[in-house]
Amino acid sequence: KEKRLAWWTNDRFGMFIHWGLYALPARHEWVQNREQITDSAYRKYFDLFNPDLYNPREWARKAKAAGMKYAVITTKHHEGFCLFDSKYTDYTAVKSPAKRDLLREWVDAFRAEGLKIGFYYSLIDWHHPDFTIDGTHPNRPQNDADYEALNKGRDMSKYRTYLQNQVRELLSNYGKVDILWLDFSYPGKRGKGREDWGSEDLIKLVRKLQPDIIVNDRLDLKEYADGGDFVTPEQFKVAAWPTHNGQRVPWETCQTFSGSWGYYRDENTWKDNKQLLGLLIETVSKGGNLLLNVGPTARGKFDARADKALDGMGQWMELNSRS
Ligand code: FUL
Repeated sequence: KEKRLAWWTNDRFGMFIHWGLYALPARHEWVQNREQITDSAYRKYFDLFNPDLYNPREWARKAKAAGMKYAVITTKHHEGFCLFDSKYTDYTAVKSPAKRDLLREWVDAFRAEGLKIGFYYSLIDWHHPDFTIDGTHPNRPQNDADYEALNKGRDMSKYRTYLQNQVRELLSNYGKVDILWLDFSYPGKRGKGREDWGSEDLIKLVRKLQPDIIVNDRLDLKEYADGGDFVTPEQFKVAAWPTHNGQRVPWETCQTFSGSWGYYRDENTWKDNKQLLGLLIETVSKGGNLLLNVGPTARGKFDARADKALDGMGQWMELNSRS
């Protein structure tokens, strides 16, 4: 494990990218859930998704200039939309007005700038017809009793197969992938876990397909040691190096510039340069990595506020980091 993690522990600083259909409404990547938008009403964002300004080389140059050494992108977030081409669904960038595999361009661009690449993949899927409705689903019922009725005909084992198939595609069709960042959400009502995702089998598949890949800890496996390579405290300043059974463990904190991960046009809580640098320094001083998030706009550009924040990091990194 230590060998697998060596480059990552050295590199310390990466870019997280949350990009999907939620960039269109531009009010949080959980917008479908928060506003309880039905799948058919959400469809309009798919029909309009056409990122005409998408230039992943530019994204990669910006990440590099900020001092980042790796990047992790949402290949599929909870909404279920895939940036990649998949044999198992039409809910992909290829079938949207974008008409192409946006992930492939991203991988090529980031590799070309010498950055390591990571795939975020959501275990949650609000679009898949077999994903059973739970407390975090946009179509959740008002009354507990109605869950059964709504879930009639939904078969989680079919979703499990879908999930495995997509992870196989991601880890077979894009060459070497450095990080797999799987994501669930903290179990709410009828919350799901390792049985639902088939976590044990999934991790075996991942290790078989990409023996050097590093995987985060969100598979809900009983023992941290069996599954993930690093732990992922989210959105807070970690006070001390996290431990497991008394041993310090590798860790990465992911953080946003403001509050949401997906592009949120009207959010006004952007951290200033001093706060961001503070996060980086605090994190690294306690042995951790910082995965700092950008939520690109629907047309495929970074917001000017993100550019400014990245510039500030870059200026400091130029004087204070050594590769
Ligand atoms: C969470 C997700 O629910 C958020 O939308 C985001 O992707 C964050 C990194 O992980 O659990």
